[in-house]
Amino acid sequence: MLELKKGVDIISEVGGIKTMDEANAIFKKKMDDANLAKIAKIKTEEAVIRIANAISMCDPDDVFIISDTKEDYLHVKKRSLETGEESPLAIKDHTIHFDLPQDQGRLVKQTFYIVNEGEKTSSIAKTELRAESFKYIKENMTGIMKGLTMYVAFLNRGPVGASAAIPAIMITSSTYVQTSGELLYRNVFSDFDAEVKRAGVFFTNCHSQGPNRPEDVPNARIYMDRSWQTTYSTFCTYAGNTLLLKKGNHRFACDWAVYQKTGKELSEHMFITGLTGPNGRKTYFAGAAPSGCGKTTTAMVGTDFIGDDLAQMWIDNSGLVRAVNPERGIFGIVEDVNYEGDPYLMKRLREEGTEVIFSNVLIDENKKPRWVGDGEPTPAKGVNFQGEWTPEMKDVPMSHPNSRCTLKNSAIDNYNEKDAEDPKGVQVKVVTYSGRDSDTMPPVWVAKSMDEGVAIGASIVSAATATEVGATGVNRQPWANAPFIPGALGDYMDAQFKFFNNAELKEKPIMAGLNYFLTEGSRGGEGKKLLGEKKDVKVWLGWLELRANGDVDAIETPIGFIPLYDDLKKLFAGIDKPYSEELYVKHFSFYVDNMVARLDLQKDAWAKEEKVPSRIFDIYEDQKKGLLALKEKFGAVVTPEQLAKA
Ligand code: SPV
Ligand code: MN
Repeated sequence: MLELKKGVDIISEVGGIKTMDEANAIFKKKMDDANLAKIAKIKTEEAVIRIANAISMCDPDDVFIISDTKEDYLHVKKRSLETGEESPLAIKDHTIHFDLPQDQGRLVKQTFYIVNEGEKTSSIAKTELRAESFKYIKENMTGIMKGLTMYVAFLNRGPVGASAAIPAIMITSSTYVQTSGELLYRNVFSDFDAEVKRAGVFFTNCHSQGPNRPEDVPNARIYMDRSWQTTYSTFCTYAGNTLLLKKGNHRFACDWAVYQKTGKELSEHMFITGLTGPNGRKTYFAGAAPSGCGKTTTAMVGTDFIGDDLAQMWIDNSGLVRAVNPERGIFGIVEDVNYEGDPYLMKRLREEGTEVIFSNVLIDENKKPRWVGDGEPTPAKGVNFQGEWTPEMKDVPMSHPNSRCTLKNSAIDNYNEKDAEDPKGVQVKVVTYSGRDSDTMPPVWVAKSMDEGVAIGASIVSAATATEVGATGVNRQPWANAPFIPGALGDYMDAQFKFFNNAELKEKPIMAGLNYFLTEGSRGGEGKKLLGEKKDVKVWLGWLELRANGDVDAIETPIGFIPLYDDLKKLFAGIDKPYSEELYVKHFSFYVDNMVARLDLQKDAWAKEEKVPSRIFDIYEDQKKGLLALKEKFGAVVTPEQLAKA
């Protein structure tokens, strides 16, 4: 169990403000009349006092409250352009923001949960005892905003009124963080009090970039105080480290789902997208993938895009799994985004019509943003995250692999705004899990039971990507959510089993694994070339759409159901691509030794964790037995035809 409001509340202790009178006194010192009038509209005293404490601690020159008027937003945007946090590009409403070269991804080694003595946390999380964090925050955040303006926004993680939506306050001296926040989250200045009442909780985020110099980045910290649902972030600007409504509050939402709403809610690192099937029916998917593994691309392949990064899910009164996107925008990786693979997104990055904030791409002489894999000839020169760049600089990529674009989903042509904004959420009929797995799992398979579905999520592995500074090798990535699970992973697994086996659940989703990253080399050929292309995603999702609605048969195997060749061939024809039986055999043959090794790796890793439900070990054992029996009969490589016979 996680005990909330336990231990010293650092922001209150450092800020020292306890009453509304004290809060109003500091507001008067730091705000003009217009801003005083705005803050007076917020009636949740606990929130108001937290803001006063942030002011008292950070000591900005002045404070700007971002209400939900266009005028307020434009003021912040204008300041962002004046201070240079953003610079204009050739296309109207497109801007570039650069993070320091040392701050191009999540600073995992400088990210900590603030914990109380004896508190259980995830085995892969970095933690710091409250007293230590208190000391750092007091020393480094006191007066951190001297000479700067503090901006305060009231945002929601989900549509107003949605069962699993949670409101949050974002306090920062960075205009870029606020302009990004406005694109990514719903501004609920006018609904904030009602949302706090409905949700019974709100999150607080306090960030300052300070002087924003390279020499300060080693001293940067990203803190999540689980007990007080408050984040602190210093000396960095990369949105993954600073815009903590995203991954900082996602971590608190995970805690909330696991400990406060056990078995009733989930808070996942998942896209949400719909696919139109036969006769116009719509089937919604929620799919997990580690950072930098094609989650945005998969989301946009749908006919009804809802979200590309996070999902808040719950079981509604009629027993259906529902999901909302806590966000309303994309903070997406741009590398390899081009007209061929991502036409909807590319259109918004190359044409006028919506506000876009690019980060850490190259800006050429014509103020055009350019990135690796954009499908255009390399420019002769430009400026990127390191400074001046020319193609001769072989060790510096044209754009950082984690360079991003931030924009509202409503600009994307296949966004289903009506469903996305509906507080009832969309019904999830397919849950998928994927990773970056070059040699073991097939492109798609469906769990035979809810328990085995939970096991698929628990068993994701992925090669490191550029979203985490300093990450290397192939790592376990349980539910693709592991970096954001604060508590014991065993508790999280238990909550997954409880959710998907909840007796209230009347219509169970199907649960599936996806893998786009099998290579030629792992399937009897040579090299690291992938066995597929981005557009194949449509086929794998299309097959799952049919399977979820009972329209296709499948081959039953020890790890789950895999597709029949003829069904895939038809789906490939739908994307104008021939699909040979030879490729099918490469995709879906079981390399039993790899699979067994994977099961053993998972079993051994989970055995080292505390409080892991024993069910997971039974599932691994059963699957291993089944696979070894196949090997005995057919050898180490078992073809789909042999799987069908077995
Ligand atoms: C991810 O890395 O999973 C992201 C971007 O979605 S970040 O905000 O860095 O988490
Ligand atoms: Mn993410």
